[in-house]
Amino acid sequence: MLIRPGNDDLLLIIDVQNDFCPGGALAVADGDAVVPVINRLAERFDHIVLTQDWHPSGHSSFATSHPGANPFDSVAMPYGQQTLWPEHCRQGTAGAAFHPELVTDRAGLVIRKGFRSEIDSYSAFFENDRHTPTGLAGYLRDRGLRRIFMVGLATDFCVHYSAVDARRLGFDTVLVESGCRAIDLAGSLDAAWAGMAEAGVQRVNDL
Ligand code: VGL
Ligand code: ZN
Repeated sequence: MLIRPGNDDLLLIIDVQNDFCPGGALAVADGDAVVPVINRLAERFDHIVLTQDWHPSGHSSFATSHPGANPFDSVAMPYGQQTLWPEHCRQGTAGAAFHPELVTDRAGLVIRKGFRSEIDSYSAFFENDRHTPTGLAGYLRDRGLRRIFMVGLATDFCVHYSAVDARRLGFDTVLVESGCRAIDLAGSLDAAWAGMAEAGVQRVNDL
């Protein structure tokens, strides 16, 4: 299938940051392989938004903030179950920076998320209470952008949540698989594919 990005299309690049790449604190296998793919795709889009996972020290999604807990445990938070992670993407650190080869110059907006201590945010649209908006939907509507092509890290967490929320908000949503890599924690990737298919997210290998 040939899909040509047009004037009401957005490329949403999720969390292509050092900590999610090999050598990083929460490395996704082969995570840096998305960089050349995304750079090539980005040349074809007039509208580009980046997200940046951006946690304060002591963030409640860090296992170190929960005595006795280990990374990848799940705990009950006031807004629902939350997976605990190794400390990652701390504000201002090298790990939180975008991958040095990611071409970011043409992006019109960087949405930072997960910057409130008491709540995590996987999705580019809502925090993990699935309710508190980041402002991205308003930006897209103001700009008349209606279809979103998504790439980035990780397929089964931040890309997955962003894609399902985009559909919930009424945006046409296309996940470009060659520009994504997954964490795959206890079946999370299979669950993500099922959830995205049910939400009506289109899946293509490349553009
Ligand atoms: C992510 C876990 C924790 C992601 C962010 O970008 O998918 N995953 N923070
Ligand atoms: Zn995070």
